[in-house]
Amino acid sequence: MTERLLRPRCTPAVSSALDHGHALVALESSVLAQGLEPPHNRDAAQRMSAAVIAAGATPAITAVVRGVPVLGLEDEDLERFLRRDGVRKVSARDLGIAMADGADGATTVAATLVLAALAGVEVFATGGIGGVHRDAPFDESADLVELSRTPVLVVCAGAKSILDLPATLERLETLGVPVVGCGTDELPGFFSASTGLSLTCRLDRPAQIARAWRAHRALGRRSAMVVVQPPPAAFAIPAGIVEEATRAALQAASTAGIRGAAVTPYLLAQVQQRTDGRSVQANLALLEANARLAGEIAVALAGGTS
Ligand code: PSU
Ligand code: MN
Repeated sequence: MTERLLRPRCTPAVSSALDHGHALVALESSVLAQGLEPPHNRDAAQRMSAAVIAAGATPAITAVVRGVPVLGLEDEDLERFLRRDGVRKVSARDLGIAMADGADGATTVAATLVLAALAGVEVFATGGIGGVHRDAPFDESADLVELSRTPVLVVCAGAKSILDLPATLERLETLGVPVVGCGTDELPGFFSASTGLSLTCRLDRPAQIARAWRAHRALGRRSAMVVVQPPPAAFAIPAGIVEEATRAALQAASTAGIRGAAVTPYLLAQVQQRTDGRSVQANLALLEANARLAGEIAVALAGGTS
């Protein structure tokens, strides 16, 4: 049997960019429907989309809309996702089931990689990737394994401190996923700029990153490339404050017996509550900055100057 791959349904703007080889940036929807509370999720969607457009590229939010995988959300669908009206969290393994169920699904990094690759979108911006959980040897985000087998360039601020960051970095090395620092020599800690974990590579300009990505692809590598940049300095939170909130969040999750896909959204919400508004403002600022950098890289890849 020959394999016929699905092409996600595209909005007219995304279709036109694909047809003309214009710069495109995929955005995930789990950060909107599970990661950030209303009304901040609306700010995130607007600021990320505007930043991609300001860089000269077209944004494409990925999701499953009533069973249909999409690149680009129509306004009324976006509204439903922002209200979190019956929207489930969809990782890569859940995509087929969400389609068969006719469900609304918000895509994680893993699921976004799948949909972006199906359409040939090479650049994706998000806040933080999933990774290896702390003190939970069998809880490792499916983001890591999808990063190992999906050729998409992912711009993020590292992984959140709710995770075991040294272990996450080691797993990315094992899985053959290059991690490139942009404006930094170390892995950022999402809310904080510094983790003390050195990276092996730093490229500060979008054009350099685009060249490294083209070389990676020319070698036939099937893995992703992760580009990390620290949160904007004015919004970064000292690592000690984040660590304190994280420990309390992990304790709360353990007491409440949270398991499986619910773990990450639970921990994110707990940290958000325990750092008041501060972590939300940092989250929004870094999402916007990552979207802008991703847009610049996409423009450089599409042959523009950057
Ligand atoms: N990190 C964040 N915000 C998020 C997520 C991660 O700072 O919203 C989401 C992303 O969609 C990521 C997912 O892909 O959580 C990982 O979930 P899990 O650990 O269940 O794979
Ligand atoms: Mn998990």
